[in-house]
Amino acid sequence: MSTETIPNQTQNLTDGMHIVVDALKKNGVDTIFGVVGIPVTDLARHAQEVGIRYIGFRHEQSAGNAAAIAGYITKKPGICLTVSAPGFLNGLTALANATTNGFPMIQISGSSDRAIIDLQQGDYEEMDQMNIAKPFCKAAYRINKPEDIATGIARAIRAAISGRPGGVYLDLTTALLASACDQDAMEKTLYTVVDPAPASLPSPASVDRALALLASAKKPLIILGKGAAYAQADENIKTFIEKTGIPFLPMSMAKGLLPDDHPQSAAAARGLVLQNADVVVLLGARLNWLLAHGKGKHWNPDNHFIQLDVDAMEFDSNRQIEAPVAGDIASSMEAFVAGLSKYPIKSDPAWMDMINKDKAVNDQKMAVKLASTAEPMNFFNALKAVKDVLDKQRDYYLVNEGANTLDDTRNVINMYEPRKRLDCGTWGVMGIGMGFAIGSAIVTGKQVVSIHGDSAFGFSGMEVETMCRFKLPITVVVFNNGGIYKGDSPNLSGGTDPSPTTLMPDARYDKIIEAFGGDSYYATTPDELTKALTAAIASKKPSLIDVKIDPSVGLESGHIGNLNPKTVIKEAH
Ligand code: ADP
Ligand code: TZD
Ligand code: MG
Repeated sequence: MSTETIPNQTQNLTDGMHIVVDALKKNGVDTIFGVVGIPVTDLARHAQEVGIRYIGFRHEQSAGNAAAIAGYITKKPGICLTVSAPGFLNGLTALANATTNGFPMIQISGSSDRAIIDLQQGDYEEMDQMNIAKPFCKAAYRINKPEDIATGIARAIRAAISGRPGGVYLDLTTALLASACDQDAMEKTLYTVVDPAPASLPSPASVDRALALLASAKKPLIILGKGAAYAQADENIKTFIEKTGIPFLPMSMAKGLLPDDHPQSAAAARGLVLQNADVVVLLGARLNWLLAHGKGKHWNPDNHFIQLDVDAMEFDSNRQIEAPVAGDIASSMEAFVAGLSKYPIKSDPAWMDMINKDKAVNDQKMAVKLASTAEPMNFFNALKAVKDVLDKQRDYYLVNEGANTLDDTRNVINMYEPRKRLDCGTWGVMGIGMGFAIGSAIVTGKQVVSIHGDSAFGFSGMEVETMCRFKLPITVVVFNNGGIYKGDSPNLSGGTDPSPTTLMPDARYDKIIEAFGGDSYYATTPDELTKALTAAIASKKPSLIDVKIDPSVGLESGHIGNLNPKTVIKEAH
């Protein structure tokens, strides 16, 4: 009898699920974030069995956000595991957000029986997931056969981290996971992807053109975006900025790429530099809404743009880019630093003087706000209390979401190290906070301080259980002003229902963590807040501080109220 007819005796039988885990492991996947159920529970169990960390969440969106931020921090695709249909859909917002922000992640989802899905016969959690995922991600693939697992995983990894990073959807059918196959034969198909994010070198001509334009500038400016932070080209970026003396403006998540107290930072003179700079270098930053599209009253209409981006399609998206430099930022900055011998660019010190004068005025205005003695606290004296503690730490991650809580924290809390500020990003999305906090704590093992508005916290608050279960050194700080933007808005009907922006004014978010054995703190004064934050960080335990903020102080939509449609209804306050 031939060996094929009695497989159990001579072959080492396994199944698609085991091979998927082996393929992930072979490609360096060491952590999976997810929520289990049919058909992926055993996949998570087996991953854990072979030494991959499995971090189980309470909601797939948070698991996806954790995977996305893990990808941003490590430059390896973060992996999120979801069940079919509803679990898949819950993860999709995070996948779309990762794609929008350029974070590399792979959402791996189990799916139901293809034949039943295709005839819409009503399978358990039936959904045509791959096709639904396509518009929300950079690439979507489905693996149908065990012999295609190596290829499917390789394609997903390459799509997630090569070029502009983004979200990738990988569909694993129930049939694939259960497919019996020969272990030895399948192992032979597996491999480690070679150079998954190949360098993409800028053309020497594009570098020359850019440096020549920059050398002609009277008032140059470098805008650092999260693409520059992601690139991990920190030394060359610093060298280029310091050698040329050009002022820099960090976008939100690029804060800390160079320290916020660097003498060339123009962060506190943002309006002035945008209005006056004549040559602007966009270094891994898009000219999107966050930069007013490069148009309008905020900008010098006669300026010239140099843009460094890995994605050439980005150029000219909003304004003409006269010197596009297509390449990965690590390679481009190497060429820029080398090019300084041919173009010994030196920014005119008078330009920095002009900026420094403006910075001094704005710093003074900020100092007045921070010195507020208001009680209940407003955002500024509360943030001063936080700043006093955090300025002494440097090696921590700061997660931040909300409206006023986001904008004011960004302006008050200095960052000193690259990639350590993690926030609502390109979409201004609420709900990323707990996923980002847990994801960054897991992949770095570092202290995380996660500052949320009370509304923002509510989107993913149940993940407090996750952070307690994994005993993570995360301090959640909830700026509790009892509402979306503010807590004292009226119901315009005069009725008793809370207004659309109102949340419970006396909510005590600190009580939530007590249910899970974490440490709780409640702060009503700056002094209490400083003490609570100091103790919470020192303990390295999961903790939550409810910070009572005056419900009347928030601005509608924080600093972007101008984006609200100009309707005739005005907030009464
Ligand atoms: P920000 O919100 O901080 O302004 P964006 O997300 O808008 O930043 O822009 C980041 C840009 O950086 C994107 O256009 C992306 O293509 C680009 N990018 C991401 N990673 C790299 C890299 N390694 N090299 C070059 N460009 C990159
Ligand atoms: N839903 C999602 C997913 N993202 C959003 N950005 C919003 C809704 C709308 N939104 C904002 O843009 S900020 C915000 C919401 C609901 C919450 C603001 O309230 P907060 O912060 O308590 O978090 P402040 O400090 O009170 O402003
Ligand atoms: Mg609020």
